[in-house]
Amino acid sequence: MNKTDKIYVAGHRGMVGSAIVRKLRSEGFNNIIEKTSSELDLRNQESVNKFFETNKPDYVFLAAAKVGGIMANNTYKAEFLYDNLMIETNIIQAAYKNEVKKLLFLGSSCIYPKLAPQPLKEEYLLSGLLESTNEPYAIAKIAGIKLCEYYREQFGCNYISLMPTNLYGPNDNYDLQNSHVLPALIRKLHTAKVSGMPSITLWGTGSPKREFLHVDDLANACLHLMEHYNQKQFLNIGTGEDLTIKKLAELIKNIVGYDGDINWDATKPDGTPRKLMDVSKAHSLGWTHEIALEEGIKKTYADFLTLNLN
Ligand code: GFB
Repeated sequence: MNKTDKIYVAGHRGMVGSAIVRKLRSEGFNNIIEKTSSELDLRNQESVNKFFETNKPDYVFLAAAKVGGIMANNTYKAEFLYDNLMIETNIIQAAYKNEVKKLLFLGSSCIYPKLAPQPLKEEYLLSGLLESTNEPYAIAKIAGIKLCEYYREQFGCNYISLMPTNLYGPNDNYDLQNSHVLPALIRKLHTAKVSGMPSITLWGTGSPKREFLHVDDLANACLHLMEHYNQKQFLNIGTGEDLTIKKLAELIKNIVGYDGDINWDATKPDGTPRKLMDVSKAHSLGWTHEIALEEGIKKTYADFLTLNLN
């Protein structure tokens, strides 16, 4: 990429898109196109086509998606499938028609079978049944990977895909029902502390394991691989380390400074038991994460405090 190239970051207001924009600007890329969802509905094919015809971006980071935690995925199943399929299909087709030089598509570690061997290697895609709580999102993201692969095969498009593990960082969603576990726990434990609650109840058994990556580390991966990776094979992006939800809750409890008890509500879903990424391919291409989990959560908690939620 040249510093003057036109770069479209789809989803620039979200946690991932905004991290990519921060990284691009810090590297001196200033010709960035940003459109809010009220200015451009990415689910509308005609609007997306017009936008590409008018703006003619050179590079596209496809970070726009309908996302959420286990409860949102499990509740809004039709929307998670429809919105995500429409967004990625419209953008990928418009990128092809308008001769975008390169596109980077972002998926998720939930694309893998629920009971795949750990750590998850890229080859395990489509080797078994998906976790039911996020099947619609996973199917949409698998379709996105396949679109990139098939547009490369049939039309010679240089489209690459990255599959990040669970992400956290600035501009995350702290909604108590719809957020991912890490921001939900920051908010719940903070509220419990400031309101002096003797105990707090979290969802599930606490025994599933999850891997967490700071979104700034993902943004570094996106830029590095946009510049240096041109293969059909999608890549896992993560830390290669996981912990139980119980351990995560203890860690956040210490950072927040809450001294009450934590109870678990096993009537709420646990989701997939484990989804640890094998990140050796990304490491071999010169990227590795830099922000350790404790440091990242401390930074994120400081950011959360500026939002004045409780
Ligand atoms: O981040 P999360 O919602 O989704 O984490 P997934 C869910 C795990 O945290 C489950 C437990 O084991 C929950 O039982 N948990 C405990 C909580 N308390 C809470 C809470 O207050 N809020 C939430 N959200 N969870 C998502 C997929 O799966 O991972 C998405 O649904 C996406 O599609 C994302 O792929 C990366 O890690 O289970």
